[in-house]
Amino acid sequence: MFTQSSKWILVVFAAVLANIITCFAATSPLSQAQLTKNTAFRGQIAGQPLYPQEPLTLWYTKPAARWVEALPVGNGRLGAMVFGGIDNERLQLNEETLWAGGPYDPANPGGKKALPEIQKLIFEGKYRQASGLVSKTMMAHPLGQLQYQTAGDLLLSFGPIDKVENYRRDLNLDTAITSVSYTIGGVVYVREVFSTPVDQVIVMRLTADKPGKISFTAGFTTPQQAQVGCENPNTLVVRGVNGESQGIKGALRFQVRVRILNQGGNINSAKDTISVVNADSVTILIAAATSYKNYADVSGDPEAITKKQIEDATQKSYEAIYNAHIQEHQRLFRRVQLDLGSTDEINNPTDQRIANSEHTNDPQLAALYFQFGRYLLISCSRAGGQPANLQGLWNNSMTPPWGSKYTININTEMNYWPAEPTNLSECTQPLFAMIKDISKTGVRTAQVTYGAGGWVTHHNTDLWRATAPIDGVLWGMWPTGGAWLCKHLWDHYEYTFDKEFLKEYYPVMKGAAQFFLDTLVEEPKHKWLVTCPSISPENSHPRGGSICAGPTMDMQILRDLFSNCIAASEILDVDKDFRAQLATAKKRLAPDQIGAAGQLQEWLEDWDMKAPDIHHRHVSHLYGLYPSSQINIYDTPDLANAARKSLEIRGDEATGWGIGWRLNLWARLHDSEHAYKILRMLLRPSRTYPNMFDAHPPFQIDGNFGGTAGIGEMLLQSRLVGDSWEIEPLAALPKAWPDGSVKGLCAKGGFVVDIQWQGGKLKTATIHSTLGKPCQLRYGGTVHKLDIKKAETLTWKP
Ligand code: FUC
Repeated sequence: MFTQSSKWILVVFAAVLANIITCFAATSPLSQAQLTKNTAFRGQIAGQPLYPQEPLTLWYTKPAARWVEALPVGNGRLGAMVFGGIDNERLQLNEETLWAGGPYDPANPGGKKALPEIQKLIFEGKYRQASGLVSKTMMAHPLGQLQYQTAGDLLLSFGPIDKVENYRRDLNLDTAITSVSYTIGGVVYVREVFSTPVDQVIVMRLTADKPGKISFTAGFTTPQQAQVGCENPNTLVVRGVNGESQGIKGALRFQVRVRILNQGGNINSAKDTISVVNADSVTILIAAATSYKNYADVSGDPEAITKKQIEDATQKSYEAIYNAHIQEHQRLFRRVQLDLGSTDEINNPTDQRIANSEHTNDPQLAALYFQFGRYLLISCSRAGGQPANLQGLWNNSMTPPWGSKYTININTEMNYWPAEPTNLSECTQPLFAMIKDISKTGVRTAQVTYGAGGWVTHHNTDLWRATAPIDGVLWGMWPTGGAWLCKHLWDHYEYTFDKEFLKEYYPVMKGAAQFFLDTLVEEPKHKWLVTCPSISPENSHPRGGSICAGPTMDMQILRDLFSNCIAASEILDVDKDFRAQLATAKKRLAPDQIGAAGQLQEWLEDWDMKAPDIHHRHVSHLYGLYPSSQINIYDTPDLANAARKSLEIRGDEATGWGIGWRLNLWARLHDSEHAYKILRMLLRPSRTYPNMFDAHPPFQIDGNFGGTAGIGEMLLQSRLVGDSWEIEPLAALPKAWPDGSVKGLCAKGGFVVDIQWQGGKLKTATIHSTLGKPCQLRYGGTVHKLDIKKAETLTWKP
């Protein structure tokens, strides 16, 4: 109907009009009915693609049929999975403190007395007997921990719809907004959903390009014990209590509050539904809260909290909420830009690209996966809230896999691997707050179960910060979880040199170390100091069960913990005697050993090749290579070779996070092509769902974060060498990414690094020093000393 140029005139006209409307609307609170104009509509000319194909967008041509096709939004605390349906829209909702149960103390007092006997049995090789005694005397009561749960679903029913055209659903990682748009009978409908960290509500905006076209009925379903009702014609309220689990009674009250603001048309409420008829546009605000204040205090008032959040948001205009949300998201998200090259695959919907990924070259899919990981971390881990659990923030079940808890023998740590290197340092705050919590609850477990000072936690924790060994000996009898978490505290310091932070958290690190000073025992053969009882997570050895003394991973973790405590106490000039004790103990820890197959031994004994599952998904003994840098190709080449051998024996195939870990390990070995092969294994459909969530399977978010960290590790590595911070650009650049650039990655020592490469070779490395620490750059086998003062930027060319 229109010529090409008249179409563009229309586009420009529409844009100008939208601007005028926006200016008007910016001053109008959502509460005022005069806001009848369609302010959010982004305009479409029939026959034109709705949006340009943006590299930072996940997009689809169909509504989500399964939960792992729905798109996640989150503000760190409040999450939604948006399905983008046509007859019905579904928003599956989560609030990060809605877990089962209440405060409890699971520590088993039997351990203290039984410990000498358990240790004797282990050193005599009577592993099964030792396991039996551990089961009786040390394991938690209850034996399991409590699970994270869904809040329920907000459902909008639009009635049966016959014919829909131009359907598109997307998630824009740059704005953190998910949109759905389609045309019915010549009317273009758009829905946008986001969860804003600024106003603490989820916002949904429904618009149409013709007036009076929006009608639906809103309701709520939840598997929780809750009542759904209406408070006035426009507010749906869900009041509930959480449930009992593992014999621990539910102690939380929660509330979800949904306010529906129509512009034009009518709104009516029935008992537990609200109907909107013939509106021009509608804004829905969703608030949710529980009575959780901290692991010991559940006296919060979810009604007061959600009421205030809804009232405050209602006083603002949609544009004010929308713009503040985008600005806050982009403050973090836009710090890093990644270009790995491009192919025509970008023109396909995201689910198709994932399906194609095994047979196509799609560097933009890897870049999208990298940025999606950063998006997820920003969306599920914000200061003041809970850390990312096994599913981050997003869980549609009352009984999710592994309770969607915090598994700290790899998974929680992996969630935070990308935080510092991909310039999201702030996102670590919830993790650190949780470590502080368990450094308190873990004092009791240390005392009661081990008769020891300091604090301890095992392979899992939950909202209630339980620290005792759970599930069974094979999984739970591992005392080094807290010590591993403490590595993140020190890493944060090495990236930021924040001395106040170190002062605040040094007592936590000290308490973790104290526990091991009190509990390490001498093994009879070499007189090394070892943990006992312990396991090498979650692998069985060939001598009956998993229980053992001094698994390699424990020794590596303790070497880091003791070294970092010593360094921290020196920086803070405290605890001279304690420091000396740590130095002495550190020298006596069992060393890394190379076994007969040339592999890095997983246990004190050379059992690896006889273990029941030599392809086990855990690669615990390779902690020393990554995330630690105790083992590296420059300083400890023999151990690095042995680690490579262990990796080869283990094989490449694993669960999502298992692959994520292998990716980082191969990158640390500087084996670009092997790292790339593993990355492709992660991106294939058996490990990446259509919505890009990692498949353990089922969904577990750790693989996403491991993948993001791994791509970062391929492009930039950093560590302390002597007293200089070494930056190594393109440490594992594969042939598949010959030309590209990355901006804004962080290196230890307080550096922000931009890298450009061409023909597989470094073109420039631009290094900004935030702190003026000594710096050297390693490239092409040579180390170059760089003189960059504080706040200076230097561009280095080979
Ligand atoms: C550990 C892993 C499993 C799973 C679970 C949450 O037990 O061995 O694969 O990731 O945590």
